[in-house]
Amino acid sequence: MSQWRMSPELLERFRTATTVVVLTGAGISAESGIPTFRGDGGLWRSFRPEELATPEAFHRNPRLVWEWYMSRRELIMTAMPNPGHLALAEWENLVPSFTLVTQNVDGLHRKAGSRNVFELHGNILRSRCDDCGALLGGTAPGTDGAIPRCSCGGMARPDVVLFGELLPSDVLQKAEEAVAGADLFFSIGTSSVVYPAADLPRIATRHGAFTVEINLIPTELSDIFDETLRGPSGQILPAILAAAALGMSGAVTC
Ligand code: BV8
Ligand code: ZN
Repeated sequence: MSQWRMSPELLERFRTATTVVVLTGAGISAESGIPTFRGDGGLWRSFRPEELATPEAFHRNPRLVWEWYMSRRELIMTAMPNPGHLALAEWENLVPSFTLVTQNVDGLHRKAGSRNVFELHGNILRSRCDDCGALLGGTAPGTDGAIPRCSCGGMARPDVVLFGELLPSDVLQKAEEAVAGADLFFSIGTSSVVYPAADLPRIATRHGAFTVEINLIPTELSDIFDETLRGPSGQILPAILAAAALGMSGAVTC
């Protein structure tokens, strides 16, 4: 059991907030059995994600990159939302304005019932044309490993933002606007090293939100948060919702 403590101020903020924005990273899906990017060895075969999740790697060896994505797709297709995802979907129904900004490409927030979700880095279960950008459903290489082609001749690729590629500008702009308007901002399960997503907590702080980090360990940004809760999001989030629902006023520890 992790030892974490929620202050009376956070409990009060949680109960009175009207505009909530939550940023999530790979850590919130860890309890659904999906490996994080930089934890658990962070390797696939002998490769680090940053070596495979680049346009150069895809153009150099599309079959290898597709193999990595297909292995992740298979895992994600059977993965179920965990209590952390479900608590966020419940929280969305309790406040006037709730925005979920995720770096994750696994689609588990929507699977849990979250509605107002911005996927900054795309969605691994979708494919798109590498040339014209046309969406190609769940197209993927067949057993022969041949790379499917778009009608324009371009190669099909996973519909995710690779390192060195721009995030979808409309999604990023809406996420930044939502963060700037938040009175309560949570950053959950992210190492806060990937930009521009890692700028969002600073935007929240600059605009006066009360900011909270949930992570197992300290991150590069931990010092900028008003409160840090050390433990698994799948335990902490349901406990916060329960405490707020019970109208508890004192600190909550688990
Ligand atoms: C871009 C899709 C313009 C693919 C991903 C400054 C400004 C702008 C860009 C940069 C910059 N500095 C560097 C860059 C380049 C780069 C970057 O940030 N590199 C990093 C590595 C230094 N950024 C980009 O390339 C972005 N593009 O800005 O374009 C540009 C381009 C070049 C140069 C300048 C400007 C595009 C970034 C998007 C890349 N695509 N995903 C795919 O999934 O295959 S990012 C990838 O990392 C995933 O989406 C992942 O979600 C994301 C971030 O990682 P985390 O989610 O934080 O996961 P991580 O494993 O690191 O951490 C998990 C955390 O959870 C840990 O802290 C752990 O303790 C915690 N945890 C574990 N279990 C639990 C838990 N917490 C709570 N409960 C638990 N149970
Ligand atoms: Zn095309």
